[in-house]
Amino acid sequence: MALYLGLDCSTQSLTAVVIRIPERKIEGVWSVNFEHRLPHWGTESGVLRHEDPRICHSPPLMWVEALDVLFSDMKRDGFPFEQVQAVAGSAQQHGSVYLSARAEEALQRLPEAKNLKEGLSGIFTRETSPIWMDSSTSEECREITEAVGGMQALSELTGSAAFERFTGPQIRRFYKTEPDAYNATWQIHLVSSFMASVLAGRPAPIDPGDGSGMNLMDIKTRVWAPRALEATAPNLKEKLPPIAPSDSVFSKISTYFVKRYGFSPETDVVVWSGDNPNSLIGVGLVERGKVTISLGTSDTYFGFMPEVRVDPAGEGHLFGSPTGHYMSLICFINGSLARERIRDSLGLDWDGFSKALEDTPPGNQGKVMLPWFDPEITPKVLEPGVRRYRLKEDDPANVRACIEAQAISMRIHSEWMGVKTKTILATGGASANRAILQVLADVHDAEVYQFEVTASAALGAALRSYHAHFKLQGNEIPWPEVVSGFTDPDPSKKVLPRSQYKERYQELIELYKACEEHALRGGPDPTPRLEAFARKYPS
Ligand code: ADP
Ligand code: XUL
Repeated sequence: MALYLGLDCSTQSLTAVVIRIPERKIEGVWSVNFEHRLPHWGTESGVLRHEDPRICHSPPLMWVEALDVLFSDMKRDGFPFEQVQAVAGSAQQHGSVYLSARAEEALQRLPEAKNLKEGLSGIFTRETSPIWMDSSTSEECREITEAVGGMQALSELTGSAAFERFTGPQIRRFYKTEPDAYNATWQIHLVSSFMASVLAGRPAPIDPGDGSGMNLMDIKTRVWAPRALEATAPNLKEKLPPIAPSDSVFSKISTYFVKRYGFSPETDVVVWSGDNPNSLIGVGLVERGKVTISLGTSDTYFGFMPEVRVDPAGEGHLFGSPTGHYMSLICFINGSLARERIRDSLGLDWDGFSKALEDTPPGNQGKVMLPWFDPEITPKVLEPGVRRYRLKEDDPANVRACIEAQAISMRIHSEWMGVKTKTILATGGASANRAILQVLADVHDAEVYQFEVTASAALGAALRSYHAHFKLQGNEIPWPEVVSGFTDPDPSKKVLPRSQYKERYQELIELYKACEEHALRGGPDPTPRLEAFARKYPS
């Protein structure tokens, strides 16, 4: 019997999924929530909030401490660490970790440290890491875009236009605002490669999946793009780790984990990747035809792409897939945290939230919300503020307005991907909620499938560790075979679209577009059209 471990360092938690081979069984799932288990870091849902809503950071040492807490939980449960053959990981994308020259020695000397937090304190040139929710780098995005030759040129080179949360613009801002600290930086890591470095006790490479969320990597050749590096900050190449394929083993595990938890010294450490590329594997999306909606802290909508296709409007992204192909993706900041704000403002729990959703009619009688509690990525909204049309703040219809807005926005802003799908795979924490999935099914006119494990990023990492371990031994298993048995959605849990609401939603989608036009580009007030819609569909 062999075990394979997948870790996911997300915005709110660190999660482990372990699979057993050849039985193809999930051995267990463990999770450590940052806010609840590590309250001394002062985060809200894993994030350090700033008075400027555009600034969002997290403490990198919190992620490190969480690794000790997670493994201690597993040890307490009698987990057989010595049977783990390989470990791979996943992390929230785009976030960056800035290491001083002391880091290399500190990583090497981990086996002597009392714990990870103590062993790795004092190795950062920036105590907090900007994360994917940060939108404070608009100026740097403009500068990089201009230096590379425009939005189209940057998109074609790196797979995406410049985005505030992407690592390149974040690095440029650090270089401009704290040049001494930038110059004192030995290496800049992504959250994924940083956590992999901790596990290995030596610096880890970046994989092309997470590397494509930086505006720094050539999306076609998967190497650092000199034009993008020059546009970002001086001497950047020497501060970046190398790029290595997602399915490569780069080290054995650090002796720290052998001594403390009983891992075998032969445990392979596989290159980590971003949470979305890992989720692509964790839902079994290794061929074209279906799309995934991930309802985690962020909401994302993504699909497998065999070839290069960038969004001409510059709103979506093309990332590398761990299979060596591509994935298309759009991301929304106002996902789970927006749903939680509505839930809390109406004094509900999730059951009450689902009931409020079911008690309101599709189309919500023309009550529409643009749920921009935080600055939004898709569409770009840098000044946050919820917009409501025909909707009072204390109306229980806010629940449906929020969910319909999220579902419609995904539909409108994913058109560039050119995927007409009849099947949506749903994952992430909120995919456990079938009332939410019903809205997705109706709005997208597609069947929606739930999975046994909602932690698809950690499962994807576990599957990647299994694949990489076998590949290293000269036995490369085809991806459909790797995922088989783990990612087959449960047909009994399918949510079907209701054809009687198809036309109603087609009309609402047009009205929602008009609301976005009104809010963002000064288009006409859509209220009279929403009133007419309410008269046509009163219940
Ligand atoms: P991430 O991995 O991005 O940190 P998860 O995929 O673990 O996030 O999802 C966590 C979120 O799932 C929570 O913030 C919560 O809002 C949401 N969630 C959990 N259960 C439900 C439910 N029954 N209905 C709606 N949302 C839920
Ligand atoms: C994707 C994105 C988020 C983060 C956090 O581009 O910003 O999905 O990966 O999960």
